[in-house]
Amino acid sequence: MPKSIVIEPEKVFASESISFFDIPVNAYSKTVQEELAAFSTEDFLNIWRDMCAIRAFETVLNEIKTKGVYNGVSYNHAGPAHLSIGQEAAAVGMAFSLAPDDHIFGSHRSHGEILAKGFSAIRQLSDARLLEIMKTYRDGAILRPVERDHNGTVRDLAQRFFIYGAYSEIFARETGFNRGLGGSMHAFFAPFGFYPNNAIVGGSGSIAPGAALFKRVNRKPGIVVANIGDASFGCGPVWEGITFSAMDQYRKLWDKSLGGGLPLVFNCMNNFYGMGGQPVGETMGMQFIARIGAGVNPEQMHAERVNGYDPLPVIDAFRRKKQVLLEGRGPVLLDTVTYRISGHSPSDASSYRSKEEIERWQQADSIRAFRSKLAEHRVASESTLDAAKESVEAAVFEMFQLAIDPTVSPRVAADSELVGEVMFSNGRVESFDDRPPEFLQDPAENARVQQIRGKIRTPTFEGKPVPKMKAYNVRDALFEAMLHRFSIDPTMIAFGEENRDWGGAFAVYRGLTEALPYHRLFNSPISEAAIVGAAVGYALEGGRAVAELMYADFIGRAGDEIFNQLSKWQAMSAGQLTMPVVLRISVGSKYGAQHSQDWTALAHHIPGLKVVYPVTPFDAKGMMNAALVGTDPVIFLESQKVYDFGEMFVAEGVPEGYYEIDLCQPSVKRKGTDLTLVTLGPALYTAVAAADDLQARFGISAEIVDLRAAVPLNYEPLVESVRKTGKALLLSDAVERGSVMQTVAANLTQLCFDDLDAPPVVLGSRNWITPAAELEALFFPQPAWILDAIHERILPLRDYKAGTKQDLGEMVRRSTLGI
Ligand SMILES: Cc1ncc(C[n+]2csc(CCOP(=O)(O)OP(=O)(O)O)c2C)c(N)n1
Ligand SMILES: [Mg+2]
Repeated sequence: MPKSIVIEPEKVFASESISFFDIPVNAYSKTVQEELAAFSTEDFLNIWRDMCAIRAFETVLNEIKTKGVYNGVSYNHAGPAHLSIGQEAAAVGMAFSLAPDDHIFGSHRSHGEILAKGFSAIRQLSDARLLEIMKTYRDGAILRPVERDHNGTVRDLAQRFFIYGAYSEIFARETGFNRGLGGSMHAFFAPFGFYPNNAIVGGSGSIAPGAALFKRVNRKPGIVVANIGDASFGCGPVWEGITFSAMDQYRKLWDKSLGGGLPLVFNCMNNFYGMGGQPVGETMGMQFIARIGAGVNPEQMHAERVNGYDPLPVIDAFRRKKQVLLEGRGPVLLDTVTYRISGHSPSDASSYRSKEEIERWQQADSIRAFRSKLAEHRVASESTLDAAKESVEAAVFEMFQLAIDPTVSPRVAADSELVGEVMFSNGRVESFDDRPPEFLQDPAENARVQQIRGKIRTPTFEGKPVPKMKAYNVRDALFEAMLHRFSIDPTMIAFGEENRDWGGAFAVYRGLTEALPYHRLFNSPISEAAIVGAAVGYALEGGRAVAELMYADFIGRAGDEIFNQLSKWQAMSAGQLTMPVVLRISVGSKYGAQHSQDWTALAHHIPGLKVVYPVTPFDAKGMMNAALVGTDPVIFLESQKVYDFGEMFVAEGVPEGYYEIDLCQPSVKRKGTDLTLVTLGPALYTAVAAADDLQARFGISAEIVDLRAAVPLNYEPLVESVRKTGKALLLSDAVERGSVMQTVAANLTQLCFDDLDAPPVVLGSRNWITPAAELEALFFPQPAWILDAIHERILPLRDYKAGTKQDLGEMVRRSTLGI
């Protein structure tokens, strides 16, 4: 399908200049009198109460961290506490204007935002809904301790529930929002509209766009706010998240009915410091965070700096910006100025700033200033304000005591397997929504579908091998699995670089472009962090995403999103959240050092990721089907060496209908009796060549077992094979040092020790850069290396002379040199 945007030389070479408009800085100028018309007394009191609650909550934490005691109650809190004393007005102002359907994501310093959002949602939800949430959330585990002696209103109960859940989470109690598996920096409670806070600075910057994307694609109400610090604007993934959110296509190419630009606010909680470094004046050069908007799009992200030391300008800004977002003109950038009176953490001596500076901000303290304003304009009397403050402080203190009481708020048992149990959700969801999936055409009429119909799905046809052009190949297999799930699950989307018109970098999606509307299959910017981060955010909100990285070598670009985000949120939520993301990663060859490395080992090392690497059409379809019905993140590796390979192992061919392959099951590709060749990835075909040679020249019958998966992995078929043959050689294209095969070999050594004639031998690529295509035979394991290694280290082959060095001395020599 040709692009619809025509690039015209006359236009692009026309002389003009790029103009910018002014970015408002502290433009708020409403008088209290004016605001008195906009807010009720109750509103003002709520704002006041929420700020006081956050201050009280954080003060308790500060005291116990620095002195080990608060108000006569001793407690030792071992974990972190990044406090936001000073930032209350910014948090409350942000949350006040948000509805429960509006979702916020935060940072390591987000206790205040959590509380503010929770209080705001509690005020807006009905009693019935609050009770339902409290009773059903983890079957009432958080509610039970707080309802015992409670005889106030449902709202009061919900407030206590909420403060208690937050403290319990911070103190790693079973009664925390996430059973204590999230903790201070990762706490969240989705029913009140706040989603994971992130201990990775700027982490929410690439994830929140995915949440906003979910709202657009699935026509859900509400907006999304990414609350991130000023120093996080130096993080690549934040810039990528901004780029991803500001793509023209939302407004120019997507169906208008979806609502336009992403409904997302990047809200900078600008306290002027990283830990001690200063973005303005030292570590960055933009002077105003709001300036960043000017470079992003013609709307300049509707950027604005607001005074976040007063809740009213923040509320005003959020109300206006929410309107912009609801009109489809997002994203928005807010530079909300605040100040962290507390240290970065309680152990911080604040040596990087002067005492005088802190004192000046203390004098201007937002809570005190707001109180004066309310009193001065007779919104509430001093005694009313005091009473509100004291009652909320009492509730905070009471909930603190409850949360540290081990009889009421226990930790998970010392021998608990809880963490293991929540690493994967192992769910099965056919569809995340009931509505019909959107298509542009009847899939049966799709040209690719019809083309595939004419292909041969078996290894041979009329007794002869199938020519490549006619063979149903790995690409076709992946296409079929994708189309199947696309036609069942309306939430399913696929995106990545060149995913649409190009059909994916390696044409797996060719044909889908005609079948699917833009919002279900789209090109992303060249922003690997944002691609994976957005998939994470999309899944956290309850949709299924398939993201693609063009080459495994680009995993590094999305390192945090794969290794800290995609992998960890299911467990950090103690199983409250699922992560139905398939991350397709193509493994290159012939493209040299930065495009041809198999990095399976990196994903395999990280707990929380399923990692599979099918290399036959039968496996590719069955495993993609299984990945696409599951609820876990799957790193789905694909080899560029085999995209056009037909099926060579399953005589009956690849079924036209739907089937799944259990993701943990190795597959015996060829039966044998004398030796087991274990493979992962395209090395399967190298092993086949070596096995043929072993049989023909030495009468050795090799059994070939293709792992297909690295995590999870069932060892039983492997053990069965190795027990039978007593010999094992493990082979993959990954560099040998630290490869998946090293782990498998170590485990097989233990599992089959008594049956082994020799220790299992691992062969991989050399511990080098991948050289040019013409030199690849030096690098990737070759069939001859297998014979050489068998001869040297497992079983001497009759009259055989090894052509390469595979002996143990060579192993030691290479290791000493680090190559
Ligand atoms: C990727 C990453 N780098 C560094 C850190 C260590 N660190 C934690 S907080 C922080 C400063 C963050 O400053 P900012 O984003 O302005 O948030 P603030 O702490 O001011 O709320 C740093 C460097 C981290 N957690 N993550
Ligand atoms: Mg900061």
